[in-house]
This record gives sequence, C-alpha cells and structure tokens, in this order.
Amino acid sequence: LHHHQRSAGIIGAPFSKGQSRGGVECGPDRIRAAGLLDRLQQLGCAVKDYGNLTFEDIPVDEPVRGSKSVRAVGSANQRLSEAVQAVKKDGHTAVMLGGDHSLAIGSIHGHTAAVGPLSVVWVDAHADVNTPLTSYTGNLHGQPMSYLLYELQSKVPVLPNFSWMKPCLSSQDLVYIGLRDVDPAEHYILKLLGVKVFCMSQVDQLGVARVMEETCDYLWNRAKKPIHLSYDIDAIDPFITPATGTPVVGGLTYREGLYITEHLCQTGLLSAVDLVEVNPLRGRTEDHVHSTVSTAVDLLLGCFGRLREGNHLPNYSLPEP
Ligand code: EXY
Ligand code: MN
Ligand code: MN
Ligand code: MN
Repeated sequence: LHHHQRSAGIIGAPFSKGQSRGGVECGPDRIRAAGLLDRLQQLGCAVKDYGNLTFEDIPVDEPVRGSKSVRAVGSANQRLSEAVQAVKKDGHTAVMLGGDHSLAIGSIHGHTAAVGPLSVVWVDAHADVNTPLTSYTGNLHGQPMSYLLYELQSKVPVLPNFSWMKPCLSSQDLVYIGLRDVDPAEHYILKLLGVKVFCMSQVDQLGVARVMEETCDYLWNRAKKPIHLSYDIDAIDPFITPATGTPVVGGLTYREGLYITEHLCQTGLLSAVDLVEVNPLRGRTEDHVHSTVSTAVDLLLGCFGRLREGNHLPNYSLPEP
C-alpha cells in the first residue's frame, strides 16, 4: 500500500438546485470545518484545496418537462466538469464535496474527459437514474445517472445548458451499493440494462466484504479502469447520518460504509470521489449534524488510506531515549 504517495485535490461544490431543500450548499464548508484537510495531511496525504466553485445565477429557470432548475444544474455541472479535469491534470485524486447529487453529472463527465473510461461505484439509498420523463419529483438529483449512461441517451430529451455534455459511461461499468428506495421506472431501467446492483438485501445476504469482492470482480472482468466513487451520505443509515435531504431507514452501518472506502482505497485505482447530500440544516440537533459530518470525513479518510488498525508515516522512527 502506498497511500502516503497519494494526493487529494479538493473541490467544494456548494450547489443545491438539484433538489428543493436549502442547506446542502453548506456541505463543503462544514466538511472542511470538521478538519478534513488536516486529517488527510496527518495520514501523509498531500492536499490541495481548490476552494469552492461559484455558480452562474440564472434568474429565470422555468421547469422543463416537469424537471426543475435544469439550466442551473446544466451550467453548474459544466463548471464542475472543467474543475475536475483541471484537478486530474494536476495529478490528484479528485474529491468533490457537494452539494446535491446532480453534481455527479459534471464530476463523472470531467473525470472521464481527463482520464478516459471509468468504473463507477455508486453508493446510495437511491438509484438516481430517473429520466426527466420518469421523475415524479422533477428533482435533478434523482436523475444524474440517466444523463451519464450511453444506453439511456435516446430516452433523455435535449435540455437547456446540457449541450456541453454527452453520455460517457456504459451500464456495464457501473455498480450500485446500498439501494433501498428505487422508483418503479428506475427499477425497470436497472433490469432493462442489466445493471449490477447490491441493494441492502444483498448487503444483508452476502455481507459487505463479499459485496466489495464481487464489485471489483465484476468491474475488472472488463478491464481495470480508474474508479470513480460517488458516495451519497444517505446510503448510510439515518440513525448515523440524519442530516441529509432524503433519509431512508435501513441503511448501511458506519462500519459497512467505511469498509467500502477501505476496500476501494486498497485497489490503488481510486481516482475520484464525490461526497454529496450532507445537509447541515436537516439535522434536528447539533449532534445529528456532527455525526453526519464526521461520518463524511471518516469516509473520505478511508478513501485515502486511513486504517482502523492504525497508521504511521513511512518515515516514522521511535524516539531515542
Ligand atoms: N427517486 C426520487 C426522485 O427521483 O426524486 C428520490 C431521489 C433522491 C435522490 C437522492 C440523492 O440521492
Ligand atoms: Mn503507506
Ligand atoms: Mn444520490
Ligand atoms: Mn440518495
């Protein structure tokens, strides 16, 4: 393991218009305030903070085919895609702090533009694969995967401010973990495309260790490609991470959630990570917010080599008496 040679390039994406609840734009600053940068550096990880993106103000953004804030989401993701490309060209593992999960559009697009075809591991209570025409809510954070998949291109209408992006992911290069709230049309899509899904029932049945072995076996059956981990904090049980916009009971334990990051880190292929949907305003108490944010930090540390057995720097030596 050479996690000490890793470097993290951090992009804050304080964007919330992929859903309707205010507060998720505070995620990046809360996660930084919880000590993410210091704790990564203590692991021996080099860190460059690229700061927070700013987003174009779009005063008139009427719903398109029932979907809300389409122009704002398109524009924000174009900026994010460019930022992720810059971070990858600087040689870092990209860390995108959301913001809502519509940001995966720009993050995965930019990552692919910089490094070529990816394997994507999507950890979430939700599949986020509605098209604008199947969505009940009109929220784009429930839709990002439909814009990214080649196989759904003909089912997604042309949207304003989306002409910069084209689908860039094959459904065979995608694995979902943690699903437990999937809309009927989303379930149909997952079955139609034959997407590999480890829903919570499979986590119960197999255990998280086998889920991760099978995830990597499945993805590597095609080719070992750089891995994009898109981690929605609502994958974790809301008992642990309640400060999120769409909590769903029956989620991953803290330990299962962390194991996913540890396993992907030790593949040596982790090339970008999204940590999204932390909403400090959705915690009823400060303890709820703290538990959510500190879990987010721990998941990111797991991505960069933090081990529960302990860590020490490669140049450590015992003090001489
Ligand atoms: N499936 C529902 C929808 O499309 O609105 C709920 C989506 C919640 C999405 C959260 C971010 O993962
Ligand atoms: Mn090491
Ligand atoms: Mn999501
Ligand atoms: Mn979710």
